[in-house]
Amino acid sequence: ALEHLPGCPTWPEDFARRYREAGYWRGETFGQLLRDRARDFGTRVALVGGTHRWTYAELDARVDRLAAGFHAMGIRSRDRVVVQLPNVPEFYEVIFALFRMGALPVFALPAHRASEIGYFCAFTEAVAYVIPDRFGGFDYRGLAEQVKAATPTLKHVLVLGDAGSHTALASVATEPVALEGPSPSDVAFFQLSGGSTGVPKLIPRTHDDYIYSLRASVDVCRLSPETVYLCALPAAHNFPMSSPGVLGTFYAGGTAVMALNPSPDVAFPLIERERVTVTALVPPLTMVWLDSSLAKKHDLSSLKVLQVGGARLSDEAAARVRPTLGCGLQQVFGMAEGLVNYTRLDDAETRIVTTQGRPMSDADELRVVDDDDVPVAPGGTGHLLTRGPYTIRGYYKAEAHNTKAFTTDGFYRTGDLVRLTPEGDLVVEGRAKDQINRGGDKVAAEEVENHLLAHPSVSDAAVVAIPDKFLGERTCAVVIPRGEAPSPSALNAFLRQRGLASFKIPDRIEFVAAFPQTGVGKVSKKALRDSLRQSLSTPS
Ligand code: J2J
Repeated sequence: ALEHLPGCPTWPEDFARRYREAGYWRGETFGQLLRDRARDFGTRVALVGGTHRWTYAELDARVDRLAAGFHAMGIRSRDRVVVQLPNVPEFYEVIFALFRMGALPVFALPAHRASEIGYFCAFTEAVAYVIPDRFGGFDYRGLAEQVKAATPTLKHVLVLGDAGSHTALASVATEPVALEGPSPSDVAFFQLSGGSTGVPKLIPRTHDDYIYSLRASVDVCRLSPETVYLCALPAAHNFPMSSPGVLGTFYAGGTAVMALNPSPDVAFPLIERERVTVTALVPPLTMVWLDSSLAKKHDLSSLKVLQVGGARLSDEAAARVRPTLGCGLQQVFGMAEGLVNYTRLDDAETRIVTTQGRPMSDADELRVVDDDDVPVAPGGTGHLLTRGPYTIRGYYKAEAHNTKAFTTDGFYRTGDLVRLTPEGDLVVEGRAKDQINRGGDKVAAEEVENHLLAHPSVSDAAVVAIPDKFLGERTCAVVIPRGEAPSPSALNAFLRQRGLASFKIPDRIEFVAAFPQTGVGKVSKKALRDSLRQSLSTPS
């Protein structure tokens, strides 16, 4: 067997053996999984979106043809391919074709721009980049032009739709050829970390570990071939991909429906038409759905479960879900690094409304500790650390950071502050990591600060969260100007021009002469942020 992909930490041999022996890892790969479902559920509809309606057999055949086309272009096993597609069925056709040949998708979000995409392509030495022609009023072909010019390894830009100067995705597929697939223990793709550092971290997930997370999710969420899952959140995100998401739906032999947009005017008619049984949202979208007058105009009676996660859902909003939408609520507290917690469908309503659930696997190990890694007293709030059969042991090519993000015995430091209830449920009480959770969109403070510091009129900058009724949190950049302060709009235009995703552009910018004193010695960013947060939460 080939060695593990360089730069991808993996489980120690004794853990890997235990996870196999206990049946968590069953030696499946994504390519084979789709093949098996095509055999067992061939004529059932796997994927719906736009004008497409593909059965499992059709999806499987399309994937074979596309994989052959990728191979003919020179794409090989372990090559990295940055995939940036909106919620279209082709998203899954592309990534299964890459899975089948052992090439590795890097999941970019449609909101990412030159700063993020350029980094992913350069850092992973990607050979190809897959984009739509246009989406959400943005033309991705120009972005691709720019990234291609800056990335020597990038040989192919594949466009869904009008290719312009690039290659049309539709022109790639050819007659199927026999391809040697990956091993179950191989890395299958890279997910993105919400991050708290200057550059986004890449998360290597293996076939074994991710497919186990699907099987456990399907079990907890009781998916079946009758399931119709609506993918309303961005398809590339870990939540709608795997908790249980579209991939879990495929695991169960159900039908996945892609919604180009999560707003009620797009999602509600799809729920009615396709008889959707389950979907997943972040808290702000949940509020939009709860408050939408369209709920009465559409038949949403097929919807059995609304999953909400990605950020803390208020108890008040949680309590409104069943009375307003007529479906059950499932809270989901997960992370692309691994661990996913769910409230269970038959939990008592108070438990569902007031907690973020419990781990999906018996093999998930949790520790709740203080700043010195000492376990807190039962019921106390502390840092959540976790280890298990689907939680990574390290980020891709990030040796120095990994020593900080993981304990020496392999626990991932989630950066979340949690409390365990006597029943064993987790309640998310806060966060210790330098990140702003903008309604589920994660913003790493340091990343935005670094971009601000590149402006000639910025002497220092700190990006902090400020409370927001709708998003939960939004971002505020506190800036010490060098000389005359630029206008906030000029600073934001500067960040846009540097190619920063728009959800990372500060919602508010404040200029100050100096940062608050935070005690002796080196300025503590954390104390600084706490102090800024306090002074900013009093409305000006
Ligand atoms: C509070 N904070 C939450 C929740 C995530 C399923 C669901 C979500 C994600 C996800 C995911 C939260 N309440 N219910 O990958 O498979 C915050 C925590 C966590 C971080 C992870 C999945 N659900 N969070 O959100 O990688 O801070 O994954 O550590 O984007 O989101 O973010 P991400």
